[in-house]
Amino acid sequence: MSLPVSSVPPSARRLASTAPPSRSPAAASDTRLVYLAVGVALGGAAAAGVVAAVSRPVEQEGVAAEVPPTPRWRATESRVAKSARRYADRQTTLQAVAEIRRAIGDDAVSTDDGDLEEHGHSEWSTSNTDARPVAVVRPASTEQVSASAHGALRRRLQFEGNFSAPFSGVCVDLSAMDRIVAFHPDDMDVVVEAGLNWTRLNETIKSSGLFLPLDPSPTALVGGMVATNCSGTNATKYGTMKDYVVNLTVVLADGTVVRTRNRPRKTSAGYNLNGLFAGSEGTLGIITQVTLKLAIVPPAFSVATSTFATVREAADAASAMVRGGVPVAALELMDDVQMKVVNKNGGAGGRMWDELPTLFIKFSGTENIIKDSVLQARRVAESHKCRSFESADTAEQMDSLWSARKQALWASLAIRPEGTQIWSTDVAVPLSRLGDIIESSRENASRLGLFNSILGHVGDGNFHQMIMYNPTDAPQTRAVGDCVNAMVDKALELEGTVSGEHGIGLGKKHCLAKELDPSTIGVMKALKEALDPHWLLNPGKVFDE
Ligand SMILES: *[C@@H]1O[C@H](CO)[C@@H](O)[C@H](O)[C@H]1NC(C)=O
Ligand SMILES: *[C@@H]1O[C@H](CO)[C@@H](O)[C@H](O)[C@H]1NC(C)=O
Ligand SMILES: *[C@@H]1O[C@H](CO)[C@@H](O)[C@H](O)[C@H]1NC(C)=O
Ligand SMILES: *[C@@H]1O[C@H](CO)[C@@H](O)[C@H](O)[C@H]1NC(C)=O
Ligand SMILES: *[C@@H]1O[C@H](CO)[C@@H](O)[C@H](O)[C@H]1NC(C)=O
Ligand SMILES: *[C@@H]1O[C@H](CO)[C@@H](O)[C@H](O)[C@H]1NC(C)=O
Ligand SMILES: CC(=O)N[C@H]1CO[C@H](CO)[C@@H](O)[C@@H]1O
Repeated sequence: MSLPVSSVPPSARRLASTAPPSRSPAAASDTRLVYLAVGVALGGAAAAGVVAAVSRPVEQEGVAAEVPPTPRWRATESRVAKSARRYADRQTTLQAVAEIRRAIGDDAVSTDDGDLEEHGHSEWSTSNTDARPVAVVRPASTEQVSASAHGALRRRLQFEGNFSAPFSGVCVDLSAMDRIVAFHPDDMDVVVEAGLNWTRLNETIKSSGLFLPLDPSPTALVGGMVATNCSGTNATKYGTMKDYVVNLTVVLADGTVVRTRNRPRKTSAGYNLNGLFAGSEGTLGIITQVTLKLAIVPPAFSVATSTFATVREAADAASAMVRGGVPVAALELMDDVQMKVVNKNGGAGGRMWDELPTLFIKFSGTENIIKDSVLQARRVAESHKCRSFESADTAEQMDSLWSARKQALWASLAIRPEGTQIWSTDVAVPLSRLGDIIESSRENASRLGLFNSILGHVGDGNFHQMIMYNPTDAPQTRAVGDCVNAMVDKALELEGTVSGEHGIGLGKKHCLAKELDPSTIGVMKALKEALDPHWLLNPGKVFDE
């Protein structure tokens, strides 16, 4: 943080504000300008290397001839040459761990085998590697995270996310940082540490009539929710995590602590660093504290379910509800297979269900608004030839109707045969294309003879396909991978995205490269280079060097 922008060579500053005359294609000079502008702006945040990399072409006057014919945004201008960017060897790693131990205390560092195993692998993941972290570090404060980062940087030791450490670095576990730092009910915000889980936050502030309206897995911690820009069934009404971030405290790779902004709900002061860190999957900084915007708990809820003969009819009805302005709080789809799974697991909400594609619709607001919304939803469903439409009158009926949706994932896990795994993947497409892609995904997975089901956040054009496979059966595993790749390609063909809410991580790096231009990924890599020149934070995730 120490380098003032004024230390950028004057020629660079001059150039950043005036377009260089260029004989090369317009695109090249455009991208180059962006490169300079971002580089200079980051001069304040990053160290001298970035500025050097940025200013090199600038120092040569008469720049135009130097403008390369292809876009510069390839992130080849690395601050630290790739060859020099060597990670710590085993011995240096252990020295770094010992140093971190000295800095933040013995109890905060674990090399216990069980701990390493738990943090290096997950039954849920289709991207597990054999590598395990060398240590798990449990800092208790932002200062301790900073001290750890500082120690790691000196020895070039990587920090990796729970539960995947392909580089055998250190796993930083923030679950000990779970305090509510300050609650401002009148401002409708709360400052929390990154290791707090959202369910406890919600319980704790209940009496205020406020809540954080995201609902990912109940075990999710706030820091991870920001780092993955998480969603959930409430996203249709409330948006995603990034909409609830007011400001962040982030520890950078060199231990520098940044606070992204002040606490008002709105600001137009400077760049949107919240947006930079939200969804960055731990690759740009370690989020330690978050100020969260809160929403008002609606006075009433209701739930309806509606069945259809085909998945396409159900998906089309869902799009029509959104397009028709029906104020739904959540709009979820489960296909006939998924409904069968629920029944096979003994039903849900004290009943068995029709094994038909089913929409689960949630409403919230005042009683009158809800009554009206249910009516509107029913009309749309009927105009799309629904087989049934059921709405709840009591809280009990509400829970019962929603229960099948709530239990979908657990039911899938419960009924899967011994030795099989579930490949759960997601894509999102523009709303009107949802019916097309869901139908096609089902056909393709079924053609492989594999058990697969669909579960969709259809209100957002986002759906998950869960395919059961045997990971020890290589041809089958390959077939599932091909199937997922085809689904990603189809989503892109429909102008969709390769990941609606699961992120890129390790498993979808090759998909990201299909969705975004090399120059777009180049911009992302340049940001990475600026903030983490040695690639110490969650290396190998999102994209490779
Ligand atoms: C780390 O991942 C493991 C494996 O999935 C999980 O059991 C554990 O709760 C996670 N810990 C944190 C702090 O997220
Ligand atoms: C948000 O999701 C949670 C968990 O599914 C649910 O209990 C809650 O009612 C939802 N909130 C709203 C306002 O829809
Ligand atoms: C949330 O965190 C609290 C302690 O901070 C813990 O007791 C509780 O089990 C956690 N809840 C879930 C669902 O992980
Ligand atoms: C957000 O900004 C306020 C006001 O500057 C500050 O007190 C608070 O610590 C910041 N919170 C975070 C998480 O950075
Ligand atoms: C977060 O998710 C929302 C909706 O899924 C998306 O519009 C937004 O671009 C995402 N933000 C980031 C920073 O990834
Ligand atoms: C299904 O397979 C067909 C034929 O290979 C392909 O054209 C289509 O894009 C695939 N659809 C999905 C959703 O994968
Ligand atoms: C309004 C709301 O969604 N409240 C929920 C917050 O989280 C707790 C714990 O899961 C739930 O009990 C509340 O219903």
